[in-house]
Amino acid sequence: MSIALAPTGALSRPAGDALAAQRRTMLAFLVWGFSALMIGAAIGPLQALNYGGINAYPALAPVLQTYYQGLTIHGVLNAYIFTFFVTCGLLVYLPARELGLAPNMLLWRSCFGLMAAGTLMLLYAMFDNSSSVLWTFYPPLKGSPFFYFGMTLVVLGSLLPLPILLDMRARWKGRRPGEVTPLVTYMSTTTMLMWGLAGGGAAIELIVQLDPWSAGLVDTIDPIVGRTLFWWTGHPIVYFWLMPAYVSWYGLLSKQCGGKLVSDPMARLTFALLLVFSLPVGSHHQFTDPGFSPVWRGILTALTLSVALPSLITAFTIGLSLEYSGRLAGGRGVLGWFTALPWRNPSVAAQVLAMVTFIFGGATGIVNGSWELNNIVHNTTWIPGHFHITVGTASALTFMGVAFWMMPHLTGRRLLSRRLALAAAWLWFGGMSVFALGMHWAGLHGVPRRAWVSYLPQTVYDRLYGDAHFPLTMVAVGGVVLWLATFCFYVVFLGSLFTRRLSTPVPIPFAQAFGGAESYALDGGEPIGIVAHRHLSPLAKALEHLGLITAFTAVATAAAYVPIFWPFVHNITRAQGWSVW
Ligand code: HEM
Ligand SMILES: [Cu+2]
Repeated sequence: MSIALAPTGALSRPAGDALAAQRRTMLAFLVWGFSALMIGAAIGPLQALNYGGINAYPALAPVLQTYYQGLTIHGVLNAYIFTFFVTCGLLVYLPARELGLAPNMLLWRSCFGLMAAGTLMLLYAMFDNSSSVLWTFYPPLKGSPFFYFGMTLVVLGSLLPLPILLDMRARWKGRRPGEVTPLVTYMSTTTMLMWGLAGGGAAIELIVQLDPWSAGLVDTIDPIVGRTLFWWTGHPIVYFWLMPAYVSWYGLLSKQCGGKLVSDPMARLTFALLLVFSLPVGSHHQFTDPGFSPVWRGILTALTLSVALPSLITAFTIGLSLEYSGRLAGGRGVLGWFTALPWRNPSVAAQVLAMVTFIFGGATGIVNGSWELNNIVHNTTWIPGHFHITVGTASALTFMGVAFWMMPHLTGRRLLSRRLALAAAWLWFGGMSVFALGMHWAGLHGVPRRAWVSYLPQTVYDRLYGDAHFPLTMVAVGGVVLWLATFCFYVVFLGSLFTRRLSTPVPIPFAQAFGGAESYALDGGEPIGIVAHRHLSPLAKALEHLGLITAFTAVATAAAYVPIFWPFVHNITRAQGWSVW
């Protein structure tokens, strides 16, 4: 529980123009991120049509010369650029507003600058058709130096929110010794600590292996070392996609629904567990790679399933918080609370639909994480089916929902159209449900992922994939619906930059937690005081030792990876680069 204190002079709120600068920077992150998604999401449905047997690519030359060029652009822009920009904006802006402190603007703008420069280099490398290496950029596929150096800048830039958060948290704690970090800051810091450890793999792969190789300083590369370094980052990256969505679900959504978060300590526990569990298990993406002992594969399966624990805590905590809101709003009976939620609010609708979709993502993830079952779905369309309901919906649709309140908050202008925003959310949910069901189902028929199947002569396509005809048609139909959703979303998003000014500012919907009269620092117009967070929960106090938890995670990660890398570095493979497009 925490107690609201009167404003203190020492921590008074940043001056008006400082706040305006923060808002502008946040807006830049949001617009850059969503612009990347706009290009990525425009290409996605072409891939869905490909699986439905429709080859649109000949008509797209010379913009897109192959399916794989489009797929690389889609994966890179959506999975890295979109998510990183939104996250590196949100996880600095929200804590700064919650604490009532100014972030280090130089670092925050450098984060933007590095990632923006990286994006431009990546775009150049991908659109000139030199680097169709897909979003995993596995060596020995070899793209242009612009691709790898651009990616390096993006990764390094994405790490900068960590020192910004540590600095703000330290300043806050200096003024409020012994108190527990306010929740949104706690969740954001934990996310960035996780990413700080996770980013190491990709950073080493890029700086030690790929950059010098692509620049011609070395001739050969070791693919398995590269893949293993990639997945050191590549598994926890899914939490870097997901945890910011959780920040909104735990930290804001209950307020938007008119209720409260039922447990603040459970939110903290979830984030601490995600930090610990996500790092050591990256090699479960390598169940079919050579060089891993069966014992390791078994251990990885068991460790991977441990991540079900924070997911279940989240499902119950958020579920109960929503139920509380729904009952306050008059919902009765078993499911009446659910229909009583403020569904007319597009931000709420988008986020609740994102959560509903995520339930299925959790279930299919258990299949992927199990060594035996993984053999059935490996490299089939099941896998992209899975990650479009996780990052492609749980995260992406939540970020869209956040944009629906945040655009008016940042610009002081009204949302262009509530109805169109609602249409975007429902069409995304509906389109993705049909699309993803089709992808999972076709995967069970053995339809391979990353395959330009529509390029095949009709008779060959029919012979190979005829028995998956129905699910593949669902994929194509879902893709077209998603195009519509994307269109509606961008009309609202971009249109809202030019609408009428609002007379009253839109505050950040920081949620209150059960058990206290507290809120966190409120934005916009409200009397601002730094809010003390005198937590009575022993769990919350124990989880305040983030340094210790991070150190433990680092040791566990090292313990998991030393035995994996040991045989690899003693049996170096020297592969020449390939360009197969
Ligand atoms: C407009 C909605 C979207 C559609 C119709 C769509 C469609 C697809 C399809 C069919 C594939 C599989 C291609 C293949 O394996 O050959 C794919 C791959 C992928 N998609 Fe999407 N997608 C959409 C949105 C998103 C979003 C929002 C994200 C992430 C935020 C995303 C991230 C990815 C990634 C990372 C891949 C893997 C690329 C690879 O295998 O290299 N997609 N998408
Ligand atoms: Cu994973």
